[in-house]
Amino acid sequence: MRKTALTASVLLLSAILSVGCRSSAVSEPVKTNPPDRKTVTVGFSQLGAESDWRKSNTESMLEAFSAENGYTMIYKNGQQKQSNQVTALRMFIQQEVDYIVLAPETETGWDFVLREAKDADIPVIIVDRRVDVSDESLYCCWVGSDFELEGRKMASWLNQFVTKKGISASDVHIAHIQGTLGSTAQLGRTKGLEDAVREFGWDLVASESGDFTEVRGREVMASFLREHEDINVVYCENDNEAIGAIDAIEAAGRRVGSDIAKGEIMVVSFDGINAQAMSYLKEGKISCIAECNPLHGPRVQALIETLEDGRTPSKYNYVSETLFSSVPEIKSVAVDGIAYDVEIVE
Ligand code: GZL
Repeated sequence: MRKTALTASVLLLSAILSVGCRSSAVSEPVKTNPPDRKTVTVGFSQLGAESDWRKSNTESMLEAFSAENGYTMIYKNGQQKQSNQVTALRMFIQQEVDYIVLAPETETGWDFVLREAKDADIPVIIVDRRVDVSDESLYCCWVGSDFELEGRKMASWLNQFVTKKGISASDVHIAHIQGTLGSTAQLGRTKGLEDAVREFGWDLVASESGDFTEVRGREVMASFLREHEDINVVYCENDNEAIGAIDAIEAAGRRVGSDIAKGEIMVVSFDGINAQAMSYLKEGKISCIAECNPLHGPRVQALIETLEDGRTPSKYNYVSETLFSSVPEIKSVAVDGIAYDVEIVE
């Protein structure tokens, strides 16, 4: 582990931790490049380019690990296939990179290749989704979102909404477009909804994966509408699915919006990075978006600076996030007795 100036990494880490986690803000890459340090080589295995969230995440990583910041980044796009990511990690090991950063497609199937990285004494940082491994020492640390909390905040918002509008639980008919099955984002957001369905007695009409893409979101929503007439809420696990679902709803001659009593279909979503989705939010076509912040580049950089400095970062590093909504009556939600503000977007 190379030693670098303590001041540089402390300043970097404090700068990152103090930055508000705003998906609408652009986190500037934090300059490091201590004068006495050789270039740090980072192998980054990204899972794909399925969504606007993913593209923003990749841009943030490439920007943070630039040559001017003192890094060489070897970037590999897994194109939504774990096998491609495993191949990339093995290539990084062969190239003897200083660090491996992995954004895993799904949680399982990583034990062998992470063991190979550990045997090669290459620290691995997991970013965004989690890995489910038999030995947690196979990776150094993780940074990302609390996806179950995102789902629970959304469910709390929905419960407040139907309660304020006097809509009985049995009249809440939810179509659920899930993300990539087995991904941490899907597992957490799905659990948040399914626990609320059991707790509040809502009607979960149908669930199917839209794989976090606009095309599948449109296809799944169209099939839901063909099979079910009573849907009045659509819970999309990312904005690209929501955009596709809205297309399908309007193509079927239905209206999207929060006026469920008048037959509108209310759409809620996750991410808050897609310009079209934020525009739909302002128009009221999407009623609530749970922020999922993609700008992990500076955060991963801070973790590597800590390691470069010979210090041990926290194992799990959560990003704090908000809710965006176009419904002015709901200004905060509570989960486990903790209040979370809702940012009203007009
Ligand atoms: C969440 C991330 C998810 C986003 C989707 O951190 O893994 O994957 O919510 C993206 O938009 O495709």
